[in-house]
Amino acid sequence: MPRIAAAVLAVTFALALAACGGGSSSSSDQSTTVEETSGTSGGDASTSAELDGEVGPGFEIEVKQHGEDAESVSAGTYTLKVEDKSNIHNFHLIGPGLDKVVTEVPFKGEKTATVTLKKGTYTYQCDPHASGGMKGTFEVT
Ligand SMILES: [Cu+2]
Repeated sequence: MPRIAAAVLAVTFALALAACGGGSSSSSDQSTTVEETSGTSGGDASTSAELDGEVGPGFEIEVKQHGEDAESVSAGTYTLKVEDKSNIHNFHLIGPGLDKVVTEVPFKGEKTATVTLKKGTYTYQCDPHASGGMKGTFEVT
């Protein structure tokens, strides 16, 4: 993380220098680039972070962050929104300090849970079909 912060500082500094030399016309470029940089670094993830879980309607289960498959997420507290599209599946998240059934088997619909993720590997699964491969993992760093 210190490396990323240093890179952000370096980029910001370089842009500030460029803006000084290039006149006022480049000011819009500067703000766009800074926004992209902060988005890529992911921020502190301690507030208003969100994960999306989805299970069903077929034998599939997944967890997404920012619309993409979650493979590596930062430790912190998340609002986990689970969309359970079938009454034969559930959504269960297991990992360091956590063992949370967000939706039960007969339930179908959307449920939200607040989860605190610590460093390690987390497994999300549908309990009745986990042995058949209806599960996945992501890393918390
Ligand atoms: Cu299932």
